[in-house]
Amino acid sequence: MPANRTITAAEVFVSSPSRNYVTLKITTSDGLVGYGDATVNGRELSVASYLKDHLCPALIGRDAERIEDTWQFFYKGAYWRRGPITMAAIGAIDMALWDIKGKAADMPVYQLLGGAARDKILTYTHATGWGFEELMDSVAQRQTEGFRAVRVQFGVPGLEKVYGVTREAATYEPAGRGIGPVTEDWDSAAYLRTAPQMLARVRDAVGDELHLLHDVHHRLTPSEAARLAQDLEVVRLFWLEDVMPAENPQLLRQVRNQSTIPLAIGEVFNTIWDCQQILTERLVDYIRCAVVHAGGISHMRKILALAEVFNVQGAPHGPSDVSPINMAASLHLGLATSNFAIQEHMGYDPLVSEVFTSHYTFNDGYLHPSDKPGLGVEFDEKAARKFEYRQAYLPVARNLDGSVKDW
Ligand code: CS2
Ligand code: MG
Repeated sequence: MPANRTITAAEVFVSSPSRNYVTLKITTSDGLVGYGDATVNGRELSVASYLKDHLCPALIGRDAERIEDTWQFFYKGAYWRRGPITMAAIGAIDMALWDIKGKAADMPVYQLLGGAARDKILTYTHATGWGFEELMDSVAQRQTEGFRAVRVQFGVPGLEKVYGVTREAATYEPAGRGIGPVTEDWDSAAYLRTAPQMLARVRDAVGDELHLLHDVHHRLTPSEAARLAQDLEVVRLFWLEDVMPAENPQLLRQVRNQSTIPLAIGEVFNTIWDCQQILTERLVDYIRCAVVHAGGISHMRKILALAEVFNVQGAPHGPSDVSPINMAASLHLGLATSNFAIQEHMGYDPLVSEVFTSHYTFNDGYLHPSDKPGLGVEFDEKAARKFEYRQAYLPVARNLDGSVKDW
């Protein structure tokens, strides 16, 4: 059957309203426009080039309705598979095509995915404070805003900086500005002395109801992670995140065997194959891939379907370094997926809303993707051009002896 809705244009925008975002815009022969997020924090220009130089030219003339076929074409057909750059580029195309399909059908994307499997999506945000008092101020602020789940990060005595925490404000930016990444010191022993005490104090102060989460950012060895998990049992965390780098998923078994603490991992995973062992051996409770970094809605659906078989829940990454387009895509998927537990929503700098107009809503600790056709996020090209790309990188951590620490 000849296509009646072909792709006539595919353009890439790199803008920096407070931080860098890569946005793909696809236009069809009948005048529909779809948007996809392709942001990879600190590697934005690589994914922009992958799209502009290699994928966009091949999109022109393709049937915009054939989302799965387009996914397979760029994944299987490329010879080079997987990895964050490839998968974010494919992910952006996939999101934009779902956006178009929704607009063509005059339906929100979650309807095309089978309709709502829940009424609303539980969300968590970040609370940070160097010391206990500042941290509790930040937690109280988040509770006032209506959050029922809060990720808590704090300072470590003896260190100058800790990723995810600022000394001055209640928020942080995942990437610094400037040429090259800044270096921070890291001390696992000091962290392991601080974390159990600090989190126990927070639990005592907030009572039983508030969900508390904590992110270790891959810093520990398996034995250190197991010890921390044991020490934190009393805190009854919603989850402990990224306790160690997960290139060897089987090493998580040590933590599993030695504690009952729920584990979350996967924000740096890009495909179902990255997730396979962790899911099939149930080495985690929550799988954290972001829609953009794991090949878009189509591929994330498959990851969540595999997760469902093993009683693992979806809980996608949602920092400020994925754009509101990704956030909306994640919420449509979450509303339509039964094994979806919670969506991270770190929040955005006010400048972001000058470029992206989103329609998803927050109410009493829950998010909803909105009933606008498609993904429900508009992108203002003119405003985007005002905010030029600026180099920005995540920091690099070194142990006290000067050796590089894992991210
Ligand atoms: C964090 C992020 O949100 C999270 O869980 O791990 O701050 C993460 O470090 C950044 O998104 C990295 O780009
Ligand atoms: Mg994280």
